[in-house]
Amino acid sequence: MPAFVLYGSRTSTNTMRVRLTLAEGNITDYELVLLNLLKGEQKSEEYKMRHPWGKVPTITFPDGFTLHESRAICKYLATKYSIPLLPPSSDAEATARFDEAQSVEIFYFADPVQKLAFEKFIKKFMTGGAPDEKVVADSLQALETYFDAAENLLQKRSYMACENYTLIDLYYIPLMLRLFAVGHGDLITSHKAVNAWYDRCLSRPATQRILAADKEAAAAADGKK
Ligand SMILES: N[C@@H](CCC(=O)N[C@@H](CS)C(=O)NCC(=O)O)C(=O)O
Repeated sequence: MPAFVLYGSRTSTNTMRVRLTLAEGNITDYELVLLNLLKGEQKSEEYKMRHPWGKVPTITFPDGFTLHESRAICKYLATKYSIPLLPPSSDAEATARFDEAQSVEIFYFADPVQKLAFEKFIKKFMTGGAPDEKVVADSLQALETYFDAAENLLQKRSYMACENYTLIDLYYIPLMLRLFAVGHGDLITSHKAVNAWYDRCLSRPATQRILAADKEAAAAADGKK
């Protein structure tokens, strides 16, 4: 029996965050149960007992311990399996810097990227609707402001929270990839320090393993069509 089950989806950026964390720790003793989000499998009454909002990812352990919210899951797994992606809990300043960087990632980066990706990518699958150009323009404006600030920060620091790669850097990867997928990778490549940081994140062996696994899965899915 695997140590725990991860419920997720291959197209889910939030699930990818958890898979990247597990890859960093070389943790393979888990079962990945893939839900079909387009079919609404995440909204079944059975699944909503694990995640009241009917979203992925969720992890469940054989003793019944169940957790949702990708960042909470990543932090829990890093703590449980001693994956060295967190500041030492005894270092109050480093922990505060980590929390600060997490808040920046969620509110100034992930929020506008998710709105942009919804309008330009997800909406057509879910509703067939055209992008709301005002939401697109506002999100792009917010991201330009964000990347200018990130550029300043990364000219002084190697990674988002400190001099080492932490969970915060990892949290960015799935939505950075999504930005390229929706045609706005120039926001990254036009910022020299951001681009260099992103290359460092992408070149990590754990990131490369997850990207290769997803490429393989996508090719297999295409082959079945
Ligand atoms: N804040 C949550 C967001 C979870 C989330 O929005 N997951 C998406 C996939 S990336 C989902 O399940 N979408 C399907 C739905 O909302 O029905 C997290 O970080 O885990």
